[in-house]
Amino acid sequence: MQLFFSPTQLDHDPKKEISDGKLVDAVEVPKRAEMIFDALMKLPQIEHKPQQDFGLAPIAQVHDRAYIDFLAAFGALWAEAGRSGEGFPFVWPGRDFRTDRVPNHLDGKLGHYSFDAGTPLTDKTFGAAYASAQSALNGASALLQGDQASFALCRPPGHHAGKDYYGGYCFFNNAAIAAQYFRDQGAQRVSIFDVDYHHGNGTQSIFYDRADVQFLSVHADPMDEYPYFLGHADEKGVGQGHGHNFNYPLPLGTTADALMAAIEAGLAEINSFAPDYLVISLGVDFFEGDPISQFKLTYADMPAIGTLLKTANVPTLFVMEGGYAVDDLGRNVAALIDGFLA
Ligand code: SP5
Ligand code: ZN
Repeated sequence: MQLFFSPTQLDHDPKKEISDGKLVDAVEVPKRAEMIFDALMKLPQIEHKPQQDFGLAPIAQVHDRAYIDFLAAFGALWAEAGRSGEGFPFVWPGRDFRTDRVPNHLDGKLGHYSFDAGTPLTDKTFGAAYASAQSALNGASALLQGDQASFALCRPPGHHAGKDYYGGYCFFNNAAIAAQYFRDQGAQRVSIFDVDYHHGNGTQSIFYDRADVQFLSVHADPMDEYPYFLGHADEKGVGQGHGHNFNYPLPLGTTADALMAAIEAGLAEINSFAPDYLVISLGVDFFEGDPISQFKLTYADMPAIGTLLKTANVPTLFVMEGGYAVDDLGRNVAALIDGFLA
């Protein structure tokens, strides 16, 4: 199994985030990727090779140009405004505000292109997010060339990012970019299974009206957990996309049995859809030791999840999403992948 990762992804190195009404230490840190990389490299089936640059075009197949340009320009705009440290939005358009005009002022732009105040933006974010998306594209390319599975160690993560907004530590939606790339390279149908503690709101929104990309997500019930405003079971898709979106919200405190039952339900839908490729948005923030999450899966539960995902029996791209128990992160991911490869 090929592993894709570039050191440029480490350049996004935020120190603080807003949580619980305070500036606290950031949890989405470069060390996460280092821990996962080191642990995966210890698996005998993993190989890591230098990767290709697919450019901005496949990213722009998912994200608006103006949004991409804003992220690229952010560092200069922040410095020009005489500010230092990380950028945070603090004002958003309310329900009946206008969103058809992008404000000139930086604070207006930050609110226009984001949905939370928990995601620090730095002058290095664009470059790192670009590199993260390239890892996903390399992973997709490996499957298009005939590999049965590949692992894109995406970081920053992607599944909360929509076509023109960031949030949830996500800037470019790596899984969506990979899925769209499969379609643009001739695949007829692609499934994205989001197995992260949080609902993949960005990915859902990007494909909500489409019949060619099926989206499924297991996650903590949005009534009780971030991102709060999307991820309910009655979100089925719209128009052509109706019947192609599946959410499996689960209660806080969920253990392996219930998470695996939801994954099995999702796998049955994937089997009916019969996709050419499967993208798994993988976050191991369902781990009991995760500092921001409230599911109760143990290290010992990880291999069985990997083994279960393998039963999809479709060429599979893993795209890394969340997981913040940094010291356990590498071994949790490696144990899950070991179960998948076994
Ligand atoms: C990719 C991904 O997993 N993103 C998750 C973003 C979650 N951001 C909100 C974090 C809120 C943390 N609040 C809990 C603090 C515990 N004291
Ligand atoms: Zn998550």
